[in-house]
Amino acid sequence: MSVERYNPREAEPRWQQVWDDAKSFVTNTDDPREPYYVLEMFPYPSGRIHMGHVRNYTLGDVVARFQRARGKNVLHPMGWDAFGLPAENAAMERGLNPGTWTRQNIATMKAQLKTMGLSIDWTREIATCEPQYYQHQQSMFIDMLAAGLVTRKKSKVNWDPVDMTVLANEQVIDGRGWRSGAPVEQRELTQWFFKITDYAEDLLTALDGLTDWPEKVRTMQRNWIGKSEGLRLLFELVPGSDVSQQSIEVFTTRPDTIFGASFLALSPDHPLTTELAAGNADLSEFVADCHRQGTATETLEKAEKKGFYTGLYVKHPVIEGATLPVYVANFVLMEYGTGAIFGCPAHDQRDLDFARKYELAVTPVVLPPGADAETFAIGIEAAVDAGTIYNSGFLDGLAVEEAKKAIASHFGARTVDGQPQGRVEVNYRLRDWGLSRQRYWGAPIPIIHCEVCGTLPVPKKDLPVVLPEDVSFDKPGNALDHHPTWKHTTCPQCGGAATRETDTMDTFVDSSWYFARFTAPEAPTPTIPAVANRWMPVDQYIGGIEHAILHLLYSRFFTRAMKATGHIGLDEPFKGMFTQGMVTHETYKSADGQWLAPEDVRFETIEGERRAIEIQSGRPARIGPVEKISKSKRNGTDPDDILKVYGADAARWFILSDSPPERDIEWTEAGVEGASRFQQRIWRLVGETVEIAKQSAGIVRVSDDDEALSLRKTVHRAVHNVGGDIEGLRFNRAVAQIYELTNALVRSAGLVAVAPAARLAALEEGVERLIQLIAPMMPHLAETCWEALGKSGLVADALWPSVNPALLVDDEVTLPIQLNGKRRGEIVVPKGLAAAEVEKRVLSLDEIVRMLDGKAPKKIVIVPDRIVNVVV
Ligand code: ANZ
Ligand code: ZN
Repeated sequence: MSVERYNPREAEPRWQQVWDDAKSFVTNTDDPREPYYVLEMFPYPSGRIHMGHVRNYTLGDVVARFQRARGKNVLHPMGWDAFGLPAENAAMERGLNPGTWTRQNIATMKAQLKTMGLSIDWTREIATCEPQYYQHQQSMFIDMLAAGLVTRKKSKVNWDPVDMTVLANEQVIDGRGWRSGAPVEQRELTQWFFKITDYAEDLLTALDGLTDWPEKVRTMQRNWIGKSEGLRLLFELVPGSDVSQQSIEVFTTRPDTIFGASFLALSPDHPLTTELAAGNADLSEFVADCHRQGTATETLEKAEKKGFYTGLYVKHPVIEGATLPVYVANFVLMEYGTGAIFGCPAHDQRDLDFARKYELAVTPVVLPPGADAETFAIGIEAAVDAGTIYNSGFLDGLAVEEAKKAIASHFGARTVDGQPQGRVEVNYRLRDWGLSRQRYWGAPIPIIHCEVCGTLPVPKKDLPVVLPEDVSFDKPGNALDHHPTWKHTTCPQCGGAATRETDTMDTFVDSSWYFARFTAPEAPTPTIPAVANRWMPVDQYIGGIEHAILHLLYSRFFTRAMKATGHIGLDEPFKGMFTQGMVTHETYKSADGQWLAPEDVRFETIEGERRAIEIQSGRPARIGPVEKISKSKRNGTDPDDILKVYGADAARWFILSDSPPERDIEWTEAGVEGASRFQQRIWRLVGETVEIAKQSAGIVRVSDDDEALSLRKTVHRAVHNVGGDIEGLRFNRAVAQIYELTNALVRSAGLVAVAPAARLAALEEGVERLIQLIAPMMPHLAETCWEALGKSGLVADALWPSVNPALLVDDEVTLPIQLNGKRRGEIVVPKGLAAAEVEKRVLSLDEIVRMLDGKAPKKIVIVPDRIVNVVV
């Protein structure tokens, strides 16, 4: 056997070609083996892959290769989430055509992914920007419209008055357009919505069944759906109020705090506000101001609480003779509850901030456990936790939940305006999913507007509605709208002139069903239900926590909507969900405060301290904190460079080894170098094993001796544990086991050379198993070793080794050996071995013989199965 080093640069492309030629990873639905579907979130083709992709796809690939080895028929596809804003930005900034830009990026990134050696069925590749994909989305949109799952209603958008364009939420930064810097306005447009709220309760309760999801993700979904049980409550305006209504309806989840109410607040968009603003210029200015602030929840939470006093009063519903002032407040949303609230400052932080600002009463009515009713007072922090109701007449002494029930029945029995004053109501924070985007680079919404017949779906026979690619971006706004001919068409009903809908679909629609399309990517219908049902749900889905809410929730809704329209037979798309941590790296700054890339600095150790030096200038640089790899901080290494220098396997191994996959991992050069060295270690072990076998050719093999048996046990235990760890996605632990196994094998290789007749078989078995264990993680190295060991076929096709349960039984103990009370070594013996036999073995150990230096020990004390004490 040659002593050449393992050369990943030669081996990796070679094996990739072999797998390709053998169609190793092409999956057939008809395959009788048990199906297993593993999927990583598909990438956005931004230009080049980054370390986050490397991590994501490595994790998925280990699962895919492992499940294949377990005899499953594995589906492991890949595609591109190819519509979206960056393509339009590239068009505007660099004059590129969005389609061309996107497809070039796909080609680049696909080539990069291929160098990672992923076991992907590339015959199933899909890109959401191609009509072959989005025509089916259009077709399902039409089905869902027919099924009542799509509606059209008015809704607010962010409007940039300078660029004259609609902005996505992420393009509004601190209330201003990201390009123009102009204050953003809210505009009402008629838009399309998926009625996800119809499924709010189902989406919530079904979370309980998703036991293979991280608890954190389920909690995030629960909070997003935001179910609350509350009360709609009518407040009577004091007689003589000069407005068209006699009462104001609020929604509250804390009716138990009603005795502490000190004001009412309306949304700036409440009909009563609109009515009042018509005759009040100041109020109207206040409302306009609120509109400029935007409605993103985050903005609202951070924004200062502002109010405008309307001059109106309502009667306090439980305190005889008391009244409450009515404000318009910037933090009350029209879209939630009734668009009006009562404020109880003592027990709600927003209300408290508001009350302190406008000097309203703060009356505590819930006494925290252990507090004294006489002295308890509210400062700048509201008391939001449970307690006992007080200062509250007939509710005094009740617990919060009891008080809620009591007050609900109290108001239920009274009437205002001829209606019950209080009605129990369940509310969800979840809003319907607005899918219209006033954007060019997206799937056209298949709708035609006719002045005579109204709004009509495009007949299915006319699908796809193809997005034109001959567009220009010389005007602001939607390039699709500006296209000279595209939108002009004829009405499918009356044949008259009509126009196409120029809004396109939110790109979240594209990613809400791609997993189902992968099961039959060439079908003439969106899915082939029987095929989709065979593969789905995805057994293991893997992706970033940033998609824990919207993408997963939309996919769960869409799957239900597909079921309702006959495209699939299940509700939940993802059986197992795993969210990986981020890839981080140290940051560096030059002396003048510029970010430096890792390749711009070198390191020196001066007086034991690690220092960075800017290579170009030779000046000292500052080593900053470890942070998520980002372009802006320049703290990333291009995966391409790593793959070129160290190869895919080393990168994969390092990414799996360092920390649990759900945690952040710090990318270090030293780490990947270590992985590289480990590859060589395995390669040498394989070489040595082959060499010993060659030299022992012709010897008569005899049954295992103790050494061989002990090695076999180590091997079988490792196979058992590594399998369990991969199954449980504890890849770093699997790696640790493999390191240990390798150490044990390297150690025993020396011993085998001495007695090959009894030991060679165990070593060969061990090395072969080791190669199978590393195969899901370092597939190229594994194939090379497999070949060197003279095994037939590909290790990628080999079945996961079986374990002999008899060898898992732990019937050995490790006894520490003390010499005059100091620990000097240890010995592994069978459990319960007679003291005389232990003594004999200890005294024959090399290191003990050396330490005794010819003298006889005075005494040997053996505690069976525990310890050996030698006194000299
Ligand atoms: C009185 C009260 C007293 C409230 C108290 C809270 C604490 P969740 O639980 O998240 O559903 N609210 C109702 N409609 C609103 C709207 N359109 N915009 C902004 N806030 C609104 O929140 C329900 C609570 O949020 C309601 O209960 C209401 O304030 C407020 F000590 O009513 B509460
Ligand atoms: Zn018509």
